[in-house]
Amino acid sequence: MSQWDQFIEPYKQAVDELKVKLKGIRSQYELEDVHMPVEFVTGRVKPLASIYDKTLEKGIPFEPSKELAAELPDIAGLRIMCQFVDDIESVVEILQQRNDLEVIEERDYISNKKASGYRSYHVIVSYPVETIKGEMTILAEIQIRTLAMNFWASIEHSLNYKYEGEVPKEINDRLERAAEAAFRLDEEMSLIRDEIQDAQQYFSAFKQTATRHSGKSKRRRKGEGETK
Ligand code: 0O2
Ligand code: 0O2
Repeated sequence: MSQWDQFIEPYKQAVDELKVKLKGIRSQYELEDVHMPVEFVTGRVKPLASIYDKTLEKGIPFEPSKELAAELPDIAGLRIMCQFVDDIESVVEILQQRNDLEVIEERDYISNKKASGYRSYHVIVSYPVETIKGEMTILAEIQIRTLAMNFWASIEHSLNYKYEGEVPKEINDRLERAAEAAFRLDEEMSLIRDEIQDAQQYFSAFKQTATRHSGKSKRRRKGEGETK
């Protein structure tokens, strides 16, 4: 196993564990039958090529080290997507109350959007990973954003990648307008939030009843088949 593989391994473990734990928030809310602040969760370990680019940007050596781990808090990265802007605050509170991780830094790019138009809430956590050599505490970044913020960020990220950071002015102007449109979409959805939540609860209750009925009729049909 190379030194890089050894360095990255605990981050992989942290991403896998945190994905399960954060998805657990969603399933627990689902059981409580109340509004779920979490829509979906994704996670990734930062690819070595991106780690290399960041070390050049930050002027630090590209080698597995404590310095690198401290300078790059997003080697383990998780993303929590929410339906409404207000859900983001609920998720941050849930994270602050957890005993299995510690929130050590918060960056609010929602109240203070980036010059690019990027909006998201970033939380840096320290998280203990159990390894065969004992406990090791690593940093992870959790980005919390609405579906609209996520849509914009993924598209902007791909365009920046394609044009290597030199996005043509016409596309950039459109991206700025798209960021404003995403912001307005979030605002509009927040205004009819109660109405949407009522409809979602109604729909979910309807789906459960329909599933129960279809289960019964399937069982009935199976029973009928068996007696023939
Ligand atoms: P489901 O039931 O398939 O939705 P894994 O390790 O399999 O959990 P993986 O393959 O590493 O996850 O992928 P990643 O990128 O971490 O997470 C992908 C998850 O995000 C998947 O959910 C996708 O379904 C979900 N996802 C992606 N885009 C959207 C979206 O626009 N809306 C919603 N609601 N979900 C999305 P799961 O956990 O695999 O479950
Ligand atoms: P990837 O591919 O997501 O890993 P710092 O040097 O600490 O001041 P840094 O490290 O850039 O600043 O941290 P920041 O800005 O708090 O968060 C970095 C991550 O946020 C990025 O990771 C992106 O995921 C996301 N992000 C920040 N700004 C933008 C933006 O303008 N557009 C998009 N699409 N995403 C953004 P990486 O390492 O850049 O990339």
